[in-house]
Amino acid sequence: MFQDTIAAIATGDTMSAISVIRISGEDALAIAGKLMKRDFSDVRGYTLKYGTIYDKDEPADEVLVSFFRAPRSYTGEDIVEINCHGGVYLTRKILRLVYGAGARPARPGEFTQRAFLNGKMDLSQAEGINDLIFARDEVNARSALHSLKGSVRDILEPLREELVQIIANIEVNIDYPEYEDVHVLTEEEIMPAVRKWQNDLHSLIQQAQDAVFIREGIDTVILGRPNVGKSSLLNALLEEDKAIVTDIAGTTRDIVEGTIRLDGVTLNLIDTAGIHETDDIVEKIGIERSLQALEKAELAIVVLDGSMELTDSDKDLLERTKDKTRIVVYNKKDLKEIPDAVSISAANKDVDALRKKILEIYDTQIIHARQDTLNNERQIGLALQAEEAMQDAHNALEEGMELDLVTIDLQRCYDALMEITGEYTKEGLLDEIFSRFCLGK
Ligand SMILES: Nc1nc2c(ncn2[C@@H]2O[C@H](COP(=O)(O)OP(=O)(O)OP(=O)(O)O)[C@@H](O)[C@H]2O)c(=O)[nH]1
Ligand SMILES: [Mg+2]
Repeated sequence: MFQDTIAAIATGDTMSAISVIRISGEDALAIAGKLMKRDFSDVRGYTLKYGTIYDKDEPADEVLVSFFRAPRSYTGEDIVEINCHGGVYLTRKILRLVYGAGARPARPGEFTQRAFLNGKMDLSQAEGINDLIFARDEVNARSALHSLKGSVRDILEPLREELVQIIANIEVNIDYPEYEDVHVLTEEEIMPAVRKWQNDLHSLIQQAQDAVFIREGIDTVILGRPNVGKSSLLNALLEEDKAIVTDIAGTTRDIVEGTIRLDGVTLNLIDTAGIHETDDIVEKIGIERSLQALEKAELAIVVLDGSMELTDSDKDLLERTKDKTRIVVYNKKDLKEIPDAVSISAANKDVDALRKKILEIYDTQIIHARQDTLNNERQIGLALQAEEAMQDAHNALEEGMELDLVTIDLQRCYDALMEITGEYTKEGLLDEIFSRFCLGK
């Protein structure tokens, strides 16, 4: 399908024991043959050969080469993978020899793009591969692996199937009114289905948004007046002494960041300068940054000193954060425990009550993040388009429009759903429709 043969280092451009150079395309076997002074044109797929790579007549490296034959390869084309020794200099040199023998540099993602265009995988699966490579934790890796295996298509399949049935029925009735074997659907029959689809799409989008939110990590700011124990709390959650802790009010003047994972939730934590009235110019700037961090954060942890009466600064902060998703924690529980509150002792690393509260707040989202759903903003955006089209279909039905107009909205919905996996073609829908009705015409 593609004319040119592409090549790239598959293992990353760093020092390692072994590097893999991947070559894909019509000339892959010929290029390997040329560099190794052998004829691989009849080599079988899934075989491994040992040999020498030559730079003109000089041996450059001893290598193991894997062969995959079209169409049974990652890209669907002939693929050769040269396993050479992993020095950066050597790997780059062999890559240059590969280019010299007729391959061109692959663009980022081009192997996977070919796999997609050659029908080896759908778009959501291709995205899954990238997500798997970049996964930072178990939840991310698991969902990426599932989408790689086609979970997105599986999720969408029932809805598409029902949708295509109804579109097909309407189209056939419009195009072949004389064909009597096909039941003529009425508005009354379609409306309940439309309502159900709207519900399905709505929960799918909700679930996917929750999952994306949890997987990307929750931006969390730790706020409080000076000396309540914010930095101690950051350190306790991170289980390391990242931020400086002293009994001097105003110790933290800039923001300190860290990331924690709690049972599949990632929190991007920010410790801030204690908020209070001050004339110190450095502290003032720090406080300004604390307030900016509050603006941007999704979750605010407001730290109070449980061993003391609330001060005006505390009250002011509680007021400022009242519309945010927030957790108010009472620290210094070793000095005084506050009943019926999230009571912790940061200095003693006794912060389980807070961990529990975080998991409680994000309970539903965490469950959603563990389920198979749509995986990124592109997919969610298309699902939103599908939902909008379905709403239009709903409105059209309510206004008593003709079914051939309603079907335009249903088709838009179907198109958007197909685009999620990149499978959409207008012909595809028509083939689908007509393959269901043996009209003999
Ligand atoms: N008794 C007790 N002392 C604590 C606890 N947590 C923190 N402290 C003490 O409170 C003081 C201030 O702690 P920090 O963590 O530096 O407080 P902070 O809120 O970051 O203060 P600033 O950076 O100045 O805004 C230190 O002396 C800590 O040892 C606790 O749970 N119990
Ligand atoms: Mg501090």
